[in-house]
Amino acid sequence: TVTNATVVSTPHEGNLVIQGKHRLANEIERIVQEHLQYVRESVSHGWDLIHQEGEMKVYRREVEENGIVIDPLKCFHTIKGVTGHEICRYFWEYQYRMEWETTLDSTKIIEVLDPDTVIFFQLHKRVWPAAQRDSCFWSHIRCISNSEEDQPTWLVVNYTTPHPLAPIKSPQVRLVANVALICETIINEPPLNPQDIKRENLECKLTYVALINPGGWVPSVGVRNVAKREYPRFIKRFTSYVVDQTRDKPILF
Ligand code: H13
Repeated sequence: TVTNATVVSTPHEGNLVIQGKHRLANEIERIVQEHLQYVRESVSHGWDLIHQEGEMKVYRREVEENGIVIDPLKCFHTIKGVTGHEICRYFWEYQYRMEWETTLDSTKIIEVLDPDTVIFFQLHKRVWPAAQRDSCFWSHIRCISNSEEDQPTWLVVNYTTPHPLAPIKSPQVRLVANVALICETIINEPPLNPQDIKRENLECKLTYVALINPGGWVPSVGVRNVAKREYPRFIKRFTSYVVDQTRDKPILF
């Protein structure tokens, strides 16, 4: 049911539905802006390069809060043949998730807030040390145009939120997350006619940022080892999945 929409009659367009703001609109705006700010900050002192493979670089900063590891993670990658929109679309869309995720038992959408924002409830595999984890988060996809000539920036943010349809049931532990995937598209040797752009002209510059609190004490060596192994694995598997899926499809700008 739509509760925050108003129908108005206009002399020229006839009836028109005006979509109001939903309850999480302000929070989403704030978190999106924070990520856009944070993404331009380069890694400097305190950030350790934990994995490098081809164009992929994964950094983390060791941080503990009350003895719980909450290391921020930042990954940079460049992927040939795809656009930022394609990368973000495949990351956000529910229908592809179980094809590239290897750390989930299940995923479901429990609420649709608007066409670009849904709330997910997920059960995580026990790659996480100790008890099984679940998560409940809003997931928002957005396109930001910088200028008329430049390709827009695409981003997806996943951010923990409570939900009446997803109560915390002990002994299950809830992950607390603030994750962003931010992508820019580069067009190399642009043909005169934009219609002639081929996949070989495309490159996507990806930044993935994850701030995850395991939601309870776990041995720090264990979490850090899992993170060091699983994040690069996810980036590799997910990006090759998108390359494979889009290879013979029209380019989604
Ligand atoms: O970002 C990834 N997957 C998203 C889509 O399923 C969900 C993710 C999220 C995670 C946790 C809570 C809420 C949302 O954004 C890919 C995640 C890869 C994770 C690799 C495992 C790393 C383990 C690190 C342990 C830190 C406590």
